[in-house]
Amino acid sequence: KHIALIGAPLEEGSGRRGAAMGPTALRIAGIDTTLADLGHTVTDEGDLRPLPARDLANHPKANNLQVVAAFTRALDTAVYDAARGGKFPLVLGGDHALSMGSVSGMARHAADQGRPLFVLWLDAHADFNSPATSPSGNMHGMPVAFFCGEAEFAPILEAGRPMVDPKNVFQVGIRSVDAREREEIAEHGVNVYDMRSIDEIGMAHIMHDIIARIKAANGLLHVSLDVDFLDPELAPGVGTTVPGGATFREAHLIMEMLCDSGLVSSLDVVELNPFLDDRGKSARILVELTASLFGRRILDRPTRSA
Ligand code: DIR
Ligand code: MN
Ligand code: MN
Ligand code: MN
Repeated sequence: KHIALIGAPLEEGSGRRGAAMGPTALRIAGIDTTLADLGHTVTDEGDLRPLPARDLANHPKANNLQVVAAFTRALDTAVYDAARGGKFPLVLGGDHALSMGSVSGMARHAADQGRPLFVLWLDAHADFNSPATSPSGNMHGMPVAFFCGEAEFAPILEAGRPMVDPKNVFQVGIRSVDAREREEIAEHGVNVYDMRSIDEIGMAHIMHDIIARIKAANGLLHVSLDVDFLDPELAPGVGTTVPGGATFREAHLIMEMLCDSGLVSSLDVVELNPFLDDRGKSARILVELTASLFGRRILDRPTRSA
């Protein structure tokens, strides 16, 4: 594959500083050389640093909307251009509000190809708040509502842009959902596999079902990996840890099964806060997980039929 690394040092979508150092930490942990060693071509496009979107009014219940909107627009274009040029966009975050831009860029690319876009959201949180429902006003809790077409966000991108059908969104690892957010995800038909369902049915079974559904629809798949998907003991370098997260093997199994599926067309690695990390531990595990997605495996095995 030809992989385009796109740094998005956005931290204004979260309630604290530090995620802007995420792209640098992922580079220092060796994301480029690790992928190159697996046989891929890697182009580092550097970090986006857009000017605030001053045509938009700031919003009392959507903190730093101008900065988030500016990153959304810049990433939308960067991700779309990379994908259209035959590259795999790998966005280095930055807080999770950046997925507003990466997913909308991929939604446009998928529409060009006449294929549906699916999103796999690996996170402790559902990130389906809107300015009307958010208890915090932090936009990193809102990107899924954005790319599923939340009307309040319409002025950020031009009218008529393809968005994502909430029924094509699969969330895995969820264990912290706000009261009104819970109603929203149910109303919109988002597919949620919370931690309890992982305990009960197992990660292999869940991923097998998700992959089968995307294959049956001939979809493209965008994967969005929030550090807090992982258990905080494994990955402490994030501002919003929630106990009881995915284990090391559960996370790698997802990436290995996705690699075998051949479905993934783009990836975000988000919410890494190096200021809170333990000597680069979380940055390194994210690089290792990315390596599993791009073909690192323990042993070769015959492909199992679906
Ligand atoms: C909470 C926390 N649901 C909020 N959200 C996130 O502020 O909307 N934390 N995404 O990582
Ligand atoms: Mn998130
Ligand atoms: Mn989260
Ligand atoms: Mn709604």
